[in-house]
Amino acid sequence: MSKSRNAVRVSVGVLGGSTSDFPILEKAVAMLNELGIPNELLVVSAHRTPDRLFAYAEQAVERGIQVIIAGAGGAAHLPGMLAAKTPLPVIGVPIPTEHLRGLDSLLSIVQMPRGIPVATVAIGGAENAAILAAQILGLQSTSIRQRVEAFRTAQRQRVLDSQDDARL
Ligand code: RP5
Repeated sequence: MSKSRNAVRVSVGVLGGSTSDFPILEKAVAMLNELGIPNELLVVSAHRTPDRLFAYAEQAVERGIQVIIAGAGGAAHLPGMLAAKTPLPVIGVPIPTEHLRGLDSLLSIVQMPRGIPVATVAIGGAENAAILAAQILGLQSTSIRQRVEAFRTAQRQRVLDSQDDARL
């Protein structure tokens, strides 16, 4: 969280409870990069580094962060605790786990109490978390909205091109 005078202002924070979550969360980073959205990927653990979690959440608004993507596995309290500490929208990514395949992560993240929501994507759904973050940013940024639309157009065309059916 160090500041550099010429650093690009980060719009989306991508946080994982452990570096073991990074193979999934790097898919969100790749999608954010594709959509031209400045981001950062950090380890912030609800259980191992709770003070870092609080500091990140408390500083996020003044740092210019607009959306937080948080992935965690098992007792996945990171997204919910971030949502408790910041007014920014938090998108939760349930990380697949060895024994329960991420069902534990999903239920830990999605079952938030009324009043403190976390927008939860599918187990391992990091790309969708990034696209959702871009759609939120696109409400205030024409260029981001246009890049999301271009992504969807290209995606639609790939599907149509993979089907050579003249009836449709
Ligand atoms: C969670 O515990 C992390 O989000 C990770 O998914 C899981 C296991 O962490 P490691 O033991 O691999 O560091 O807090």
